[in-house]
Amino acid sequence: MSAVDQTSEKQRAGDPGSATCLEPAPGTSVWPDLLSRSAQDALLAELCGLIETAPLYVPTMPKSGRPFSASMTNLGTLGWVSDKNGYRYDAVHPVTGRAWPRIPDSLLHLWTDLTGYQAPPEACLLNYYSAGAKMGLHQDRDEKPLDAPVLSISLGDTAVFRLGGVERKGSTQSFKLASGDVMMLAGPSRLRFHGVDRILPGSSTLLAKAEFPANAGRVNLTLRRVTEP
Ligand code: MD3
Ligand code: FE
Repeated sequence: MSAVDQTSEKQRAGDPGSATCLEPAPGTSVWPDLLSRSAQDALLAELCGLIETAPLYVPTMPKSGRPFSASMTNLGTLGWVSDKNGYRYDAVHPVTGRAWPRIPDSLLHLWTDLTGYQAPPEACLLNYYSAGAKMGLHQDRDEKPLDAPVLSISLGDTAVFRLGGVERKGSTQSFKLASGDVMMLAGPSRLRFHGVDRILPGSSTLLAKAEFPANAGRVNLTLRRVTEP
């Protein structure tokens, strides 16, 4: 999504107070371009340091053992992992066996400002999509407090995102998520099916200009509360 607004650089460093907010469905809020380019550069630079400790890896699907097309890592006290045995939250990286790095303060502040939730997020899942990667339609229900929102931050190439209803069958809508866009799924949207149909190659220069392990593609961060506060 993109919207033209006249906000100052300071306001666009992640201050939702005066930012444009769209509501494509009840409980789904999108702030297009909430993070300014300089805020995106700073966040990505911080992530580059953290993924030296917690490298991207390719998870596998439960049962089939097929690889995901996106690679992943996590920040926080708990990270979402998938392997042949199933999906779960774990305190350690499945490859290194080390604790996940902490969630950057800028993201903790964004969570507080946008969600107003009583407790901080425990997990920040980082998904990396190269040009051909996608994510099939799914529901996120491995977290206990389903009254806690999920907050998503997009960096790099634009994604074509699909949002459905709370049942797999039924209509869906799709819209683009560009670098710096922030989306919140709360209340009636928390259990909606959703996925990423495709990535638009060449739509952003953000990764090319950073020390990220790939020079193109898309990074998505999702902040989640996993346990009851
Ligand atoms: C709608 N990630 O990690 S983020 C995921 O762009 C995931 O990487 C996608 O779906 C991505 O699970 C989408 C936006 C998102 C996250 C959680 C949701 C949308 C959601 C939970 C409920 C409904
Ligand atoms: Fe999801």
